[in-house]
Amino acid sequence: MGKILLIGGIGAGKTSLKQMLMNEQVSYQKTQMLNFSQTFIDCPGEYLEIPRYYHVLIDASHQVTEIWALQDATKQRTFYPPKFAKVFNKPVVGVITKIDLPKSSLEQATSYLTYAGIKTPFCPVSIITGEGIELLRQRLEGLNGLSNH
Ligand SMILES: Nc1nc2c(ncn2[C@@H]2O[C@H](COP(=O)(O)OP(=O)(O)OP(=O)(O)O)[C@@H](O)[C@H]2O)c(=O)[nH]1
Ligand SMILES: [Mg+2]
Repeated sequence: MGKILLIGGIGAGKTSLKQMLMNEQVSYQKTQMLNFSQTFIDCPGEYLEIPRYYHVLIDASHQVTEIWALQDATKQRTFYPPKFAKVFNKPVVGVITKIDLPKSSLEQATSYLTYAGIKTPFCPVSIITGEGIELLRQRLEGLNGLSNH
């Protein structure tokens, strides 16, 4: 059973993406602590934004198959330190969120994820238009080896 750790800054869209992929109603609720479900480990954005919490992310990464690192495309800053992806001994997939918003910049988000040591291709997504969601769903199903759906 594949499992994914979602990381990203506060409000990057981790919980919304999880809700969408799990076919749950997408409703805003700030994540306050590590949240375990069958497929995802979701965490508060603070764990990336505040370096003294990095160890929590690293510990959680030991329980997953891969890590999805979200970058909000509307943000003019990144919380990923250079080569941050290298601290995980697992594959890290770059996911660019909120691409439906007019002030989003794919280019800027791409450069932040690259700076974080994550390899292209990245997955641009929007929970509003649904763009990119199908690709991530397929990736999930691939991890879970689903064949009878
Ligand atoms: N327009 C737009 N808004 C989005 C998208 N994804 C998330 N949001 C909004 O961004 C806000 C934050 O989303 P969350 O999913 O709660 O973000 P999070 O990364 O879980 O945040 P924390 O739990 O605080 O770490 C919510 O109001 C979402 O509706 C998107 O693709 N497009
Ligand atoms: Mg959340």
